[in-house]
Amino acid sequence: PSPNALSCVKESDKSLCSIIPTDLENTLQHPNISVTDFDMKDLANKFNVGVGGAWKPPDCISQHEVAIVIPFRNRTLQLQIFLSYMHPFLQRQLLNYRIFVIEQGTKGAFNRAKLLNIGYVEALKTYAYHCFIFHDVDLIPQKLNNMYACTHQPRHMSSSLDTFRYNLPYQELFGGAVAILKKQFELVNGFSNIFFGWGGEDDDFQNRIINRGMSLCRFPPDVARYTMLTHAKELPSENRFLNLESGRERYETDGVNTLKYSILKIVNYPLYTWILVDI
Ligand code: BGN
Repeated sequence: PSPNALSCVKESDKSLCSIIPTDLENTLQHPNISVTDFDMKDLANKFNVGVGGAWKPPDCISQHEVAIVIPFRNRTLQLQIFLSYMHPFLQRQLLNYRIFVIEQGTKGAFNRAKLLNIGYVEALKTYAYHCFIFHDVDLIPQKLNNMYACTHQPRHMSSSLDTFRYNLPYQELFGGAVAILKKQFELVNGFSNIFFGWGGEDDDFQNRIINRGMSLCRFPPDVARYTMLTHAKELPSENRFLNLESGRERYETDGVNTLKYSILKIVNYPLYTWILVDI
């Protein structure tokens, strides 16, 4: 056969990638926080990322098809640091992934949970992802063996965070970065849409998961280690206690089944899919 024919691997001839690659070093990884020369096209070329921030292993079939959903507004520098760091990180794990950035295009209080619901719906329009990772843009995973894939139970990923001095503030915490299967997200009707401003939406999501008979899981602190990029502290919302207390009444009537929004813009940038929404 010609050399050309040899280098041509048909999709059907590829074997499955390992669930957890064995070559992931155990050393602590650090983001480059001085991304003054951030150039999306350059980075996309360098890391072989496909338009919209999608990638899959070239030589094997990934066992993880993951949509990474980032709620966003006004954090451009953090997004640049995040993207520069995450693409090579995710590729080491041999994932079939795509990064979706859902930006609140409207003024007023930020609604993280609603943006995540939107990301879920919009990601599914592009591919039948079975696993979703809902991820704040300021969180950087520092261990390569912290797999960006779904476990049998919904997983709280960012459980060992430097700003919390690597301690879990409370057992029920389900904020920051989480991984959940599509069928589990459906079962809990996604996130509540009514949490405007900082706080509580992640606790409500946790309640929904427990209410449906699931439990949280976490990797050991040594694996689930994150560093948080610095930013001004958000002002907690006043409604968060009330919304959280009355949450149970709304599990069926407020969530991904009642989600209303309009798309202002969708752009497949070289390193991510950008979805600007009016919530
Ligand atoms: C909690 C917030 C969470 C947040 C964590 C960690 C609330 C609800 C009222 C009790 N919960 O206090 O949303 O992720 O802190 O910062 O504010």
